[in-house]
Amino acid sequence: MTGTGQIAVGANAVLLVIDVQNDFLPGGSLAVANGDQIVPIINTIAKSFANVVLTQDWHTEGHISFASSHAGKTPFETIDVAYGRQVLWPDHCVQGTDGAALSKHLAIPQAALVLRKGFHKEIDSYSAFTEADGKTTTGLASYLTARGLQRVFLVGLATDFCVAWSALDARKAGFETIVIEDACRGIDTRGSLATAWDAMAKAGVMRIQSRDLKTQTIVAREGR
Ligand code: VGL
Ligand code: ZN
Repeated sequence: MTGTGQIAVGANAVLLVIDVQNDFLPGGSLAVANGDQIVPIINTIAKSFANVVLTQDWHTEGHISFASSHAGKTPFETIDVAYGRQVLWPDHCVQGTDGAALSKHLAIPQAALVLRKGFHKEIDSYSAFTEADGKTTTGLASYLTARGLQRVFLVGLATDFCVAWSALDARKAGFETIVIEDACRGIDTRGSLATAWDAMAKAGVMRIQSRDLKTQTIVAREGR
């Protein structure tokens, strides 16, 4: 099946590549099923984007989101913390570890920013824009606005957590927001994937496939 190939990227677009890190890939501590399949798709898509931001989940040891930080708790259970409900995860993406490293198979040399998130021990951050307390900003919205970027395309891991939360926050911040579904994979714990797509649809997030994108060759340009 072929796509429309009609969705133009445009000069005011940014590609957000969410958390393509070893711990979320096969063999990692929080491996997302078939997560490795998206890497070549992302590399191809990225060729059409002059503006790319990579995100990196970057937790302290003993992070609040780790089941191991809470006596008697096991991964995928939920608990209530100061800012609301928190899913508990296996230890993952600990600062400086190999699991936290970006996949060495990503090939996006023009990526301008690697944005780390989730580095406050007592606050998780699925979103690349706002931490889980709903108020601590990562600065990403201001960065994009300062660079004149208004359309946010998202790819990466995991569809139902960091991709979805980032997409919802991008909408909240007023960006046109597009998730490229086949360039993402989900964790899908307790129905989370369907819930996430539902929330994204309600918020006006567009859902497309990589074949719907009009490919373009980006040209290097002088600063403005
Ligand atoms: C993620 C769970 C915990 C993600 C990060 O990247 O989607 N999921 N930390
Ligand atoms: Zn995490």
